[in-house]
Amino acid sequence: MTQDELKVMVAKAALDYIPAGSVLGVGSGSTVMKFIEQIGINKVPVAAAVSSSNKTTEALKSIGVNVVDPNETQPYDVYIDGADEVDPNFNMIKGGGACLTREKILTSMAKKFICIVDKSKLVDTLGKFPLPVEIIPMAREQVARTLRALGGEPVLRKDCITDNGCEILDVHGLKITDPLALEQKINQIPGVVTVGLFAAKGADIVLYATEEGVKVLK
Ligand code: ABF
Repeated sequence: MTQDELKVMVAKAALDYIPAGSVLGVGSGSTVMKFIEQIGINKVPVAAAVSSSNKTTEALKSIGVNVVDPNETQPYDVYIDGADEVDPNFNMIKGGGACLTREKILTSMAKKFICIVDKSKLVDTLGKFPLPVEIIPMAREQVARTLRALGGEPVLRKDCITDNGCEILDVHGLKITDPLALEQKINQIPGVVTVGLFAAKGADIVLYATEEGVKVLK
């Protein structure tokens, strides 16, 4: 089975978690794109959605879903999104798709985060995937120095300006044994908009696709 087929499988399974009659939070990335496709193909009713990226907004609108401004939405029930890595405690690295800030905002508004991945994203310890950090451009060098002092090797992501007009440093070489502490530490560096560690609020349910079917971790 290809990775793409696994993504479709988990995307289909996530349809069961769409709440009837209330706002749905929708993340970004290729797995989420397949989830949106499945909503369209199966004509699953979605009352309204909040979206984590311009690309997601476009995709949702193209299948007729009403996308609303988070400022006009109350905290809602379910946010569905992918991840770059997920550890056994449901901490995640996210932001490979450069949408981490909006993803974190929507996560903070959701009662439940349903993470949809293929099995390749499950790891024992976070950090093999370079940790994305969204930054204000004028702080780039100072943030990079601070990240080096924390033991990482930050690399500016080429040709990448986020939907918020910011840049991304991808931090290589970290072995993240205490995700919550590192999330808090990096969040406090002046010039950091968001770190792509989701530990203070990780996933509540992980759906992961394997050749034997979709498994659910709670
Ligand atoms: C988003 O999409 C991101 O936080 C993460 O970077 C990425 C995962 O993408 P994919 O589903 O393409 O692997 O959820």
